[in-house]
Amino acid sequence: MAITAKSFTYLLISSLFLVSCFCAKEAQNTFPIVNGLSWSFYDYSCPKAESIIRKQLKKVFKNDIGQAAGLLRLHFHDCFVQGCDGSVLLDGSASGPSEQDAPPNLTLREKAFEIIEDLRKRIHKECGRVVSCADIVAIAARDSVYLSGGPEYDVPLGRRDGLNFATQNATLANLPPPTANASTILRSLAAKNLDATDVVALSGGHTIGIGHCGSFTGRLYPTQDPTMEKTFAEDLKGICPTNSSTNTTVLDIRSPNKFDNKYYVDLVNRQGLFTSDQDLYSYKKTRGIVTSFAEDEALFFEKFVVAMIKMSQLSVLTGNQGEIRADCSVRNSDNSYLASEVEEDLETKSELR
Ligand code: HEM
Ligand SMILES: *[C@@H]1O[C@H](CO)[C@@H](O)[C@H](O)[C@H]1NC(C)=O
Ligand SMILES: *[C@@H]1O[C@H](CO)[C@@H](O)[C@H](O)[C@H]1NC(C)=O
Ligand SMILES: *[C@@H]1O[C@H](CO)[C@@H](O)[C@H](O)[C@H]1NC(C)=O
Ligand SMILES: *[C@@H]1O[C@H](CO)[C@@H](O)[C@H](O)[C@H]1NC(C)=O
Ligand SMILES: CC(=O)N[C@H]1CO[C@H](CO)[C@@H](O)[C@@H]1O
Repeated sequence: MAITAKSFTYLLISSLFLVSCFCAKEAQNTFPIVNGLSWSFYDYSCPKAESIIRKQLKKVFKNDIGQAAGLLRLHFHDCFVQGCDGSVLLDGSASGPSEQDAPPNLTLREKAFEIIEDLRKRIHKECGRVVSCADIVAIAARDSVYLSGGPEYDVPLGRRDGLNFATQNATLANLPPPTANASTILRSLAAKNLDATDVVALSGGHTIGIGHCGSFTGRLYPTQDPTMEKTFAEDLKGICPTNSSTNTTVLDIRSPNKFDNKYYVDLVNRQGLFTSDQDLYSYKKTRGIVTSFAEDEALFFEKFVVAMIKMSQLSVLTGNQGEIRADCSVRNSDNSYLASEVEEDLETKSELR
């Protein structure tokens, strides 16, 4: 039977469709990745690592979706201060102040640290000590986005855990404050090779989660920020009656727990919570990007994935640099239980054989 024009068209369309689906996956996997990271890093050494994380986080979020925001922010802080090396997880109390004791970090959710350590235990039980805490943080952030309704994407893996504490000063120097204007934010992130589109897309992380009054009362008292919409300002004054209130409120009033483009709709309506958010709309160089994301969620998702993959590779340790921590909050050299833990790992491994 001859191929009719109609069936030919059908074939053509369906093969184009196949090709384009294939390309989408391929395109993702041809994103530039740094030497030493790979899309298939644990395929042989711990093939279940990602499914263990996904399964466990589904349970955690069913109970408390707010933890998704905590985990996403944890990855951002880890990567911005000294690279995505798990240094944000190190508990400073034993050996002097660390990243955890610096002001921006005081509001990281306690529970996020516990969730990461719990995931590490589950993964190391399955595979031995082969998956780094830094990779677990990166995968957990991805799953937090996806399980909150956002895009799914592959995370390049193979990060090693750092040996150095990030100092309080490094934390302050690398995490811009919420009071910063757009030009300061752009300059600060340009130092990490993130361009204006990356900055606006990454700020979309504020589509989920909460902030404390202290992060925005400077926009209410003593004088109200004129770029803030009036009824929104009144509502915020109810939540934070004075400049020293300790209440919290949501970052995205339209859909506080859903990863979507409503954060940009908030900004267009002058209902962004922080100066660092709202000024992305006030500022000429970023306003058009905000508007385009407010109008086109698919575009936001696409740019967010690009920026997240970039951020997730900032100053990573690979190969034989750093280590794979046996406890995410402690360097192995400070870990008095390590000897017995390693034995346990070996036992788990031989059981699996
Ligand atoms: C661009 C500069 C950024 C600034 C100035 C900033 C600032 C802040 C501040 C002040 C808070 C609230 C802290 C509090 O008051 O409790 C916060 C929360 C949050 N940030 Fe950012 N952030 C920035 C970028 C990012 C990025 C790149 C992401 C991730 C892609 C992100 C994700 C989050 C999330 C999810 C929360 C909510 C955390 C929770 O509910 O526990 N932020 N951010
Ligand atoms: C950290 O910053 C403080 C004040 O800005 C300064 O006094 C101190 O010397 C700095 N510490 C280091 C280790 O750079
Ligand atoms: C942004 O903030 C910086 C630092 O506070 C200030 O020097 C600069 O003038 C501000 N830029 C704009 C456009 O407001
Ligand atoms: C906290 O916010 C709620 C409204 O969300 C408000 O009723 C309450 O008075 C606030 N508490 C304090 C201590 O400001
Ligand atoms: C809060 O307001 C009081 C009086 O209005 C002022 O003295 C104080 O410095 C303010 N505190 C902050 C953190 O802005
Ligand atoms: C000084 C201080 O309160 N540090 C805290 C920083 O955050 C971590 C995790 O929430 C806490 O364990 C620290 O005590």
